[in-house]
Amino acid sequence: MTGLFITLEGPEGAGKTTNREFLAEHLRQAGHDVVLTREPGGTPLAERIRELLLAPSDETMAVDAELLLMFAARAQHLARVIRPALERGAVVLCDRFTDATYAYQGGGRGIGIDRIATLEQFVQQGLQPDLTLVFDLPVDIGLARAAARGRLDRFEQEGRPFFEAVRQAYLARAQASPARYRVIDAAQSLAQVQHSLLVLLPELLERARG
Ligand code: T5A
Repeated sequence: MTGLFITLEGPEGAGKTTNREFLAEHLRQAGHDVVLTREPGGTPLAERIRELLLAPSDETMAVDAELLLMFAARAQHLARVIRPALERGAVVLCDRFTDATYAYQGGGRGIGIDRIATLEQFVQQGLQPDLTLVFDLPVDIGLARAAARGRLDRFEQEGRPFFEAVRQAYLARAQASPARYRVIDAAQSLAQVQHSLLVLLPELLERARG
């Protein structure tokens, strides 16, 4: 693999999608082939799995079904988009990846880390992001931003304790492996967040040059 795999993580409304575009623009200006993608989703089939995962339903989804659907979508995404892009040397900017599984299904739903790690190894065969940007912000701010967009999806309908657990799981992972993670204070204004990203940009460009 010769490309660079960067993931953007964090709770609802943290600004991942907004800032993914911002980073992509700067990386493209520097001459890089940039692939923007997201999870769950990123291919037509994986986007159909996303619809199953996000749509509120009268039938409660079993937590194991949720976990397996996340990894089913990921297997498809890796095979059709992420691995081919990395093999041709592109920079992949992915809105959420397996850290979200550890945060939501692990922290939020309470599934054991060892079970997630087993699926991670099975599906990813050792492939990990080169760098993960964690957009961190207090739960109330993120939920207010998400709510301002209108109808809530199945995850956004969870209560505050769920999102507190998600946030803490992200922070714990970042703290445990500081070489891979950069935590960004996403409660700041968008201009301030983007200033923080510009400070990181030389490191990203250096890594992208390989
Ligand atoms: N999931 C996903 C799992 O449970 N397990 C997994 O393994 C994976 C991969 C996906 C859901 O699936 C779950 C997690 C999620 O619940 P999603 O729609 O992809 O859902 O994720 P969301 O986090 O819900 O996406 P959002 O669009 O809500 O959040 P973003 O992308 O972080 O935020 P963004 O950029 O869209 O911004 C939201 C709003 O805030 C404003 C923006 O303009 C926008 O209106 N904003 C700011 N406002 C003020 N100041 C700032 N600094 C701002 N930054 C952005």
